[in-house]
Amino acid sequence: MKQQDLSSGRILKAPESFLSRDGIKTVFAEARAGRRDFIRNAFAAAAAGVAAPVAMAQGNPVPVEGGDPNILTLPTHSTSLGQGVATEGYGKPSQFEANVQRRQSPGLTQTTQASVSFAPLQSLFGIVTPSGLHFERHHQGWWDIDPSKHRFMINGMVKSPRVFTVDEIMRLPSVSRFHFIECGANTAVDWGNVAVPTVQYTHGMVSCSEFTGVPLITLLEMAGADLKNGKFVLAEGADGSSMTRTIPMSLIKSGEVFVAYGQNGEMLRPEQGYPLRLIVPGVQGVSWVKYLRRIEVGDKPYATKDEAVHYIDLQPDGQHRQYTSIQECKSVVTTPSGGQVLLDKGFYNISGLAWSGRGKVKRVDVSVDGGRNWRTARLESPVLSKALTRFNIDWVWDGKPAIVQSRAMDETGYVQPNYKQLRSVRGTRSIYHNNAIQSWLVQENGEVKNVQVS
Ligand SMILES: Nc1nc2c(c(=O)[nH]1)N[C@H]1C(S)=C(S)[C@@H](COP(=O)(O)O)O[C@H]1N2
Ligand SMILES: [Mo]
Repeated sequence: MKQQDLSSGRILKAPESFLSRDGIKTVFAEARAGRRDFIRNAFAAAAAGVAAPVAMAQGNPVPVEGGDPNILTLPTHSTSLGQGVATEGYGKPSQFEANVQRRQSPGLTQTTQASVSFAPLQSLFGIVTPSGLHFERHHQGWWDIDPSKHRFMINGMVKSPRVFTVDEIMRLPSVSRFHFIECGANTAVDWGNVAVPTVQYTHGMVSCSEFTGVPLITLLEMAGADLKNGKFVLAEGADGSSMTRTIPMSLIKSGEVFVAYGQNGEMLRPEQGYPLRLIVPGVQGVSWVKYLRRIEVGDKPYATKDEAVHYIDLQPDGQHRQYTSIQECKSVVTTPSGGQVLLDKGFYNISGLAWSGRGKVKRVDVSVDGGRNWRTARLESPVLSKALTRFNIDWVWDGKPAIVQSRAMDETGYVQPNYKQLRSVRGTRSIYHNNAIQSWLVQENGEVKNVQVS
């Protein structure tokens, strides 16, 4: 196990990488049981092998007595035939990456079907979430629906109600676009001051994919929808949760909302709503109705259970805010992040993700002293509207305690708030739409912890 984990060559490891799949409890048990020895050993081995460039960048290569056997002894893969090409089947990640998984949060009560699994943000690069690691939120469990039996209906304020098969949808002109989807409840547990241990659990209800499908406006026009008096649509899923959400017609007219069948170059995954799902860029995840079976055109909001009882924001004055749809600008450092361990002082690449439901991310600043000083990070291309954006910035850790934060700004000029600013507007009893600045405390022993400052 330990040997396997080192081979991925990353200088920072998510706790899961060090450990069995039992998850986070084991992490803390091992930490208490003196895991630091292991980390030291791991560092020596890593520095001798795959992580050598890092050690050398610090001008501090770790000599290995008698030479490094990983260099001196030719491995089997260099001296004999490899495995044959797969004649059929679906490719899988390396066996050494088996710990990179979606996980259920230790901070949440789970039932089998009404549940959440979080994406392992600490292990991902770039902006695309591999489909098999996309977070999941099901109100009633997921289904693998036979596409030949699935029907999609448009009715309400339309001249001719229509029913489409999936094949009929796939014949129409399509678009492919990268967008993030974030559950309105992402980072909800931290709002209540509960510090879940890793970025997977604080922010892992966000994912980003390239989705392919047909603009909803095209389908509405085909049904002769009344686009003048029709101010809203109701989107309905085919699963037993009766997931129904109101979407304003203005968003649909902009051409941004589409009925997707594709995700990252292949058909949607069943967990993501195969065979059809609504894509509502910038809007909270609950409106991205999966297993989409019906769109009804109407002239007022529908106030369904999922928008009158659930997904409402309790304000400081005791009123509930309905229809908070846009996910405001937000960011998080994914490396270093909670549960990871910095192996030694020296150079590190601070990396993270930023996004805004209002357009493109314009700038991300990073602080390593709890928000006193800020430096502007590099935004990596592509920077796309309503998609995850990757940022990176250099950091030389002096081995002293540090508080790492990121603060994003979007193209509207909106700046991500800290907790104090957020609570002054939203109070302390809210659950949804926490976009506050996240703080990670790097301790002297290298262990990184979730903390709240300000
Ligand atoms: N039909 C249907 N659509 C649904 C849901 C659901 O349970 N059923 N969950 C919603 C919620 S609350 C979220 S956050 C997203 C989650 O999408 P994902 O599971 O693809 O990540 O789907 C939304 N659409
Ligand atoms: Mo959600």
